[in-house]
Amino acid sequence: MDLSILGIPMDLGAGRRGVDMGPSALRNAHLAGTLRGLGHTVTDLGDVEVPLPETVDKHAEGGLIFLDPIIAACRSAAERVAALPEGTFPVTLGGDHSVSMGTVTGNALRGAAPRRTGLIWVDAHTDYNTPHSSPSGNIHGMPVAHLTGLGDPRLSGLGGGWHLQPEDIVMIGIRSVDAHERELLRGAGIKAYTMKDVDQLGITHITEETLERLSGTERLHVSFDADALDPSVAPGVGTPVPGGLTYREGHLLMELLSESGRVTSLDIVEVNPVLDTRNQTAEVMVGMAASLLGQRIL
Ligand code: Z70
Ligand code: MN
Ligand code: MN
Ligand code: MN
Repeated sequence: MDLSILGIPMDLGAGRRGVDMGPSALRNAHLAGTLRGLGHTVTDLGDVEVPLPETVDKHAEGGLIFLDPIIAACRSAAERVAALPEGTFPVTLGGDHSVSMGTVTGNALRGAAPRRTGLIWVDAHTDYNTPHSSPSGNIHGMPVAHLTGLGDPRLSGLGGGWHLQPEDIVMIGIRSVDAHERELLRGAGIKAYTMKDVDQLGITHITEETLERLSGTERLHVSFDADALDPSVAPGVGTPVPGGLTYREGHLLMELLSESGRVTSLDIVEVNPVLDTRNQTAEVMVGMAASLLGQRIL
């Protein structure tokens, strides 16, 4: 496959500093070389330009911290991704999870016409807050709501009227949801597998159900927040939540999605080298990408 790597070194949407160094950490953990080793042609497109927090206005317009520069960075990411040829598989590197408003939009709009796109959101969090429901004002807790058209029109309008259908979204690994976010999510039509579901049903069953549910979509985007994994596996994240996916569950999920042959794009987000131990989290996430992109044990 032709793979294109694009970094979005942004921490403006997160409550803690450091995820802007995620793309560097992932490159340092031999992302491109690992994927080339699997037989892919890999082009690194470099990074989208993102301003430093020190150089921009923090004032939270309508409860949205760093709204303007986040819109600009997401728009750049969406344009860069949308301009890639249809046969290319984009691997986009965050950055905080607000980058996915740009990457998912760009992937859905790539090529001649928008394609029905499924979203597999692997995360401890549902990231379904709106500016009204958010307890923090941090935009990385809001990308899924905005991708479906809720929230602030400046963020939900990145796709120029295009939105994800809630029934085309599946979340896996969920164990931290805010009170008002939970109310919004109820009845939204999004399928969310909590860690309780992972324990009870197992990753194999969940992946089968997920692929069945998303069988009507033409493209499939995997957005992998490193905090979906247990903090013992992925300590370098801004918001560690106990009781996450094990190393084996993470790999099994990626291997089964790989075998389906249906995934067309990937985000790796929320890797925070400042909070990490010797780049462990970036290395683990490169391994996850390798399993999604065809690495086999035998
Ligand atoms: C909380 C909020 C969040 C990631 C933390 C946290 C959201 N629900 N997302 N870390 N990746 O502030 O909205
Ligand atoms: Mn997230
Ligand atoms: Mn998260
Ligand atoms: Mn709409």
